[in-house]
Amino acid sequence: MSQTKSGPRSCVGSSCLFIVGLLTAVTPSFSAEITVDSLGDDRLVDGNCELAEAIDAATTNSAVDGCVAGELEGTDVVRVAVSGIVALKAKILSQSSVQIVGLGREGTIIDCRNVDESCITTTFETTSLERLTVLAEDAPPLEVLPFTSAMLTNVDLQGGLAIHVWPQGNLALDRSLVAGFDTNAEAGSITTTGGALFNEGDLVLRDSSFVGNRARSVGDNRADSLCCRLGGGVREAFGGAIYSSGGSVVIERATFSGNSAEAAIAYGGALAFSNTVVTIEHSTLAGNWVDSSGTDSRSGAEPTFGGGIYLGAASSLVIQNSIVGGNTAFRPTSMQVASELYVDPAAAVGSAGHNFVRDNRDSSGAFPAGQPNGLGDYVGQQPAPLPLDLEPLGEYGGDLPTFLPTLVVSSLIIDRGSCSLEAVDQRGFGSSQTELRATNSVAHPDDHDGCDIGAVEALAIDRTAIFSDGFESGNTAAWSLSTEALWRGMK
Ligand SMILES: [Ca+2]
Ligand SMILES: [Ca+2]
Ligand SMILES: [Ca+2]
Ligand SMILES: [Ca+2]
Repeated sequence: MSQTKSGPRSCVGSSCLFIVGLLTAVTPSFSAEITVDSLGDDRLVDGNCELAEAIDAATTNSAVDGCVAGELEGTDVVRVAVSGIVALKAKILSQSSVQIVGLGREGTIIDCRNVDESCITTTFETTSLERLTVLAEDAPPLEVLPFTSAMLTNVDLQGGLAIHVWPQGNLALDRSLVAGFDTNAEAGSITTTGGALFNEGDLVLRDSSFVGNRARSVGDNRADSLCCRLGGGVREAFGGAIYSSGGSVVIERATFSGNSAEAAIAYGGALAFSNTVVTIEHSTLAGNWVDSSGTDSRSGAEPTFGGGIYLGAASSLVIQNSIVGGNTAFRPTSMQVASELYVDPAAAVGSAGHNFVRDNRDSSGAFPAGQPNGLGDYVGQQPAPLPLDLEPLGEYGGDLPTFLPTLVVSSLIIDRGSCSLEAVDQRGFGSSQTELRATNSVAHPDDHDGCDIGAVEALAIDRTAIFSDGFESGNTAAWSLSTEALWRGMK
């Protein structure tokens, strides 16, 4: 087993201060590096260091089987050194500040599909996950308890039930993929709150993609008639990707597609908000939907609200340089209609300009039609929604699925945006001429700085190539050094 520790060992008298000063100048200090050398999950004393044992070593600050002891202060680093699948048999409780680092999203896969409760649960200050994949199925992959934080960087979350971020909890997601969650109403309940994320705390999402997540409330008719119809309740689903109630949500350079909310009353195919402070910048929401077509519409009203975004009462949204286009509603009475955003009369929208809203049905107060309108937004309306010139969702660099603007001269996306302070787009791509994202197309008139609307800049080049070499070897030194220079302006 290769195990190393860093941090002060011993010192005498006044030399202590000097040594501590030297060591704190180099990161990390006051923390152990605990090397996981087994893909097993037996949790037996057999000489190896499994992931769960390493977490225990970080928590107890003592050696656990083959794992070196964690340190009392600081954040212990649990580094997975063997590639492959860790099939967990029981959940992991993160009970101290810990950073779990894998060998890459394809190299380290934590399989939670045999764990029937929230697989990784934060019960202490900060839990970081980096460069790995978490698979889940019938339970959430993660739970963020009050007064704790989870930070996910270069992580794939594949499948499972919605992650709950409790009040006073924090979740930050960077350069990560959230895909294939499928949350149906739990037994005895008729309301589903979020397909992939149910936020009651503070959520920050950057440079990430949410694809194919579902919030459903679908049950058998006999149970419905017992629990719901006689009692006057109706099945509801909120937020195919994310539902937030209370707290705050910040979304920067993110892509949402193929997410859906499905129920008798369905709110927000990608995003649904109640009583939440929301900021969305440089993001693209396309091809999400709400669906109530499998149910009857007893009131005669259309029971779908926002194929892309549902902004409910007491919420506020500031949105800038973002695309909300090609989102739809499937309704029992009128079949399929365009449905980009639904803005509740008791919600507040502040457009910061340079947004593209293909069709302003249910949001015309916040997004008056115009090319651009008086707020600087490009907004279409029936019977002539704007052309949505995007290539299909795909891999256009940056390792995550995104939408690339189509290079047609008539595009109302290319060079119509504004991103003055941004260094790169969601993929990490920027101009070959400057250290900024904004990249000019000669064929397209510029509204402002030549930036495209949405998460992806069509003509930008890969500025993250410098990061890739060190990642596969597990050496992030080059990445750390280049971070400040190349990613400045992003955070
Ligand atoms: Ca062991
Ligand atoms: Ca510790
Ligand atoms: Ca131009
Ligand atoms: Ca441009």
